[in-house]
Amino acid sequence: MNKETLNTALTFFQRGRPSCEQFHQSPKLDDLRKTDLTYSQFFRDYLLPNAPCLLSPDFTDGWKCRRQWVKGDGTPDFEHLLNDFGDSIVPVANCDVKEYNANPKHNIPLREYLGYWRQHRERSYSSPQGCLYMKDWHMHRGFPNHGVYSTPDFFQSDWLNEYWDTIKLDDYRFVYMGPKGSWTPFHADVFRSYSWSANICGRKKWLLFSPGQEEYLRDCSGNLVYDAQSPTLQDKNSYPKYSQCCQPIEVVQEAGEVIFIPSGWHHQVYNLEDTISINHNWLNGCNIDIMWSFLQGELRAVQGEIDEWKDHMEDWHQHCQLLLKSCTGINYSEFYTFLNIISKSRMAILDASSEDTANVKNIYPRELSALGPCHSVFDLHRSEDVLTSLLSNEDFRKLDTDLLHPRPEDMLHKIREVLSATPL
Ligand SMILES: O=C(O)CCC(=O)C(=O)O
Ligand SMILES: [Fe+2]
Repeated sequence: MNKETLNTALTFFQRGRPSCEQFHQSPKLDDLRKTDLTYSQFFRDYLLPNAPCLLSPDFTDGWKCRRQWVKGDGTPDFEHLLNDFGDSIVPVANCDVKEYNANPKHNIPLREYLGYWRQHRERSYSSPQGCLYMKDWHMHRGFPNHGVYSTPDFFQSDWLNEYWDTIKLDDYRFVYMGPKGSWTPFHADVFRSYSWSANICGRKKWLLFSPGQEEYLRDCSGNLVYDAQSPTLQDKNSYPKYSQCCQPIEVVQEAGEVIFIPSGWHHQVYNLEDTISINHNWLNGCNIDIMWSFLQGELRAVQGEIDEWKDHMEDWHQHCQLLLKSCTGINYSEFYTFLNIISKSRMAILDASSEDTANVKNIYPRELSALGPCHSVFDLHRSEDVLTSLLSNEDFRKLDTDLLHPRPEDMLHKIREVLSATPL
């Protein structure tokens, strides 16, 4: 990140986020497609305004999986996948069955899934088992040295995977594989993170709804629709607000292309052909405020659910945090730990780069040091903002923050000290 982009970004957040109205007129597909793009352009034109875009296959040309996993005719190379990953246990969803607002999943060896997929093709895309979609396979976690793809620079500022890698618990890097006709129902991503998704082979159709549009896709009880193209939406008694919904942005993503899905955009996805993709969920300084608002909304929902117990339970607030963790995967004190780990890393990068630039490269992975010291300054500013909001949040203050190390006030003080001592 250069100084000019840093200044643009800091001014952007000082002014506050503009509304999403600009997205209600669908942009032309060709306006979304990008061939030449620098990191600063991507940051300014897509990350800051939280706008979708589609990167050309040039950005994935060098990936080994685009040759190894795909046959000359553009279809998946089953033999190769079987050979390299046949024994891996993978999650498989049944697209024909609705369970709550998703599809039920079970785990099987990839070998078995590939056998199913081959047969499904031979039977003209119909099977007694239904349409099965292998999704959310943590291939990178199982094979960290695979080297079959590398995260494009645009998506390198990724606090989410950096945090989970640091605490060695999980990651949000996935492989998806499915036959023509497999699909993913209407949803927004975990923690309202971004996603990026690269087609290794095949094509996907994406329906993208800008933030807020989902309110028109709720039924009378407030539940989101399962299928955003379902005819039941026309029924005014069931979906009274549907007529106010704008047309979604429709994007057809070709083989090799990479789509960027902004934070909090609901979407629905169809595999138009047999398709393999790599999908990461990610978060950074540009959408951490969106994650924080999301967590506050989820906590309010949990509090509403068990409101009647408030005066009868001594540890009601702790209990709400427990429920928040089980609904969303994270609670407020973990969110603090997340901010703390990222801030500490950025302070260490700035510390090392003030002494010796070679030092940064030795301590940190290429990806982080390549983003440059301005990025660390930006990240610290964003962390400072969200930490300030967290510290003034009533529900956070009710928790026993003495158990947190370092104490949040001390962390905030340290960040401010480092920022005021950084000559940028
Ligand atoms: O490719 C799919 O089926 C779904 C992908 C998705 O929802 C995402 O990348 O956020
Ligand atoms: Fe998604």
